[in-house]
Amino acid sequence: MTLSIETIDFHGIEALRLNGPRGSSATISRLGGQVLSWVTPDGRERLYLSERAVFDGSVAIRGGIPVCFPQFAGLGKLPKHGFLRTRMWSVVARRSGEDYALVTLGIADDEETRKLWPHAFKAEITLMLEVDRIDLEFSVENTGNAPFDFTGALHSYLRVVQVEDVALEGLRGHDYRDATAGDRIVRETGTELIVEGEVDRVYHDVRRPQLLKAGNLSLGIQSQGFPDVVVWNPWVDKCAALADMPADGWRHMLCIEAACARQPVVLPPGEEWYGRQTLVAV
Ligand code: TA6
Repeated sequence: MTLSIETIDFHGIEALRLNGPRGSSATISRLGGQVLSWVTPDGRERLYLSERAVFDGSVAIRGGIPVCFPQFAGLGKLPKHGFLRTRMWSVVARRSGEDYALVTLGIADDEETRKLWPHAFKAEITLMLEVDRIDLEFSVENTGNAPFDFTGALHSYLRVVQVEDVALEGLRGHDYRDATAGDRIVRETGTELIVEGEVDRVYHDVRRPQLLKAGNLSLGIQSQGFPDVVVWNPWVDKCAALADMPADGWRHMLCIEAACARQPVVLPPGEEWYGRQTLVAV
């Protein structure tokens, strides 16, 4: 039997719900082209979505998997994390078979984006749901006639029961830029990263997959095309300063992001770039 994809109202915004094998599901919003939910066959929600998230497009939706483009964080003059998070995307494709469901959303430059960033582009995000995994592919095409460069990320908010109890493997030996220590470059020496305070790091050139060991919510995390891995948890004080997070929100999330942050991607006219992140329930 072919799996179904339905258009739903999610907190007042239009979203697509992919119904996957064995009761799994995933939801992607047209606002921001943002994945907002992923439920595995055991009935567990795997993504963190703040109960105080704002869905009116005035700010980015806090949680799920925001798409940051054409600027990661504050690495330039554009609004933080670029401008795609608060824009409406259109539905480009929806397809399903017996064991997968897939949706592609797209967006292109317009008068407003060109005022901020004077380039012609087309971007697409494809979400594929299978029984135990989601695969998110982001593509950017330069539709103009001059090269441009960009940074960006798939800013995945992973749900955890207690962030202090999880351990992240796979980053040993990599250098990272530590935003909590004046952007100092530090070499990771631990086999496991344990979150014991604010963490805001860009790990450079990570070629191995990561494993988030988190009891019943453990995940394998793999990326392609994105050279960097960002790990972020705001901890108590920075979380309290975020109007769209509950006071204890920091405890239930860990962002593990596929990013191109250290070195901008240069895209010649007519060319296309791809990056992806795959999350696998283990
Ligand atoms: O990716 C990590 C980061 O850049 C952090 O520095 C933190 O500020 C976070 O993103 C969230 O940014 P936002 O604009 O969504 O509040």
